[in-house]
Amino acid sequence: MRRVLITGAAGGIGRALRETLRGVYPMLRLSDRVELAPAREGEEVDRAELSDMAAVERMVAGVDGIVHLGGISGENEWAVILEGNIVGLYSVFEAARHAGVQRIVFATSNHAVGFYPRAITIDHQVVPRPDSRYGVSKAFGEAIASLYSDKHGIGVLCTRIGNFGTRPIDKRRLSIWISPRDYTQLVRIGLEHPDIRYEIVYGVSDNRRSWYDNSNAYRLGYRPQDDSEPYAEAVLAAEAGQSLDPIAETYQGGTFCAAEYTAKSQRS
Ligand code: 15L
Repeated sequence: MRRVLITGAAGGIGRALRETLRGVYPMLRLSDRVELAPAREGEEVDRAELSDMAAVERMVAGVDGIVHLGGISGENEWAVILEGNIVGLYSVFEAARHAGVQRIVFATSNHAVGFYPRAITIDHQVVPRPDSRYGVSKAFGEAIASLYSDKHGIGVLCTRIGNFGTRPIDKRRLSIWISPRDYTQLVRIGLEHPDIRYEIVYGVSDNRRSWYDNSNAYRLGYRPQDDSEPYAEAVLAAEAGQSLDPIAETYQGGTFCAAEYTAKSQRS
């Protein structure tokens, strides 16, 4: 990997990777729809709307690998999701194919499988069970990644990210948290592992309360350094006495499941 592109580089994960991947590859190309801090040595800064194919083609030209973080990072109205995570996602994969890019790390989400109950452990082979329009767009992204892997030979690591941050912020996040250094490790596996063709892994740290069997990530060499448990006491104390939504509490996706929920009974 000589030149690695990070899309969505102005977001929280993008800003962190800009630091942790600095100097790891000779050139980082940082792209976003909003203005980024000026390029330093070993960096190129680019501004592109993902729905603008010509801009996306310029964005991917000459890169060896892509970390695709760009698009909409939470629930939104359909038109917004459609532009950022369906049309935009397609543009990135299509431009990558034309440009001969061999490797993509895709930031998918726990919300692609958010309607799995908390009571069960899921692995990388479960079928999608999205909890929102956003979750559907991430499942779509995983499907596009599969198509471009099978049909065009692009190696893709789909990282179903839980919640990225320096610490877990609530009870649900104790089960799905990922630290910046652990996510950096996964991204590097996605870019550098010689044998990745199409893989799904969970982007989570080594959390004692995890809802995931992340053995596929471990098989690829992932050795997370962090665990949410040391934060648990403080997180749970801060939430004590709060009223709980039964739907949010039942499912892994939490409030993404409860929002707009109208079903009269729960699907088994
Ligand atoms: C996500 O996929 C979002 O991008 C992030 O903003 C959080 O909502 C996270 O999931 C989460 O589930 O905590």
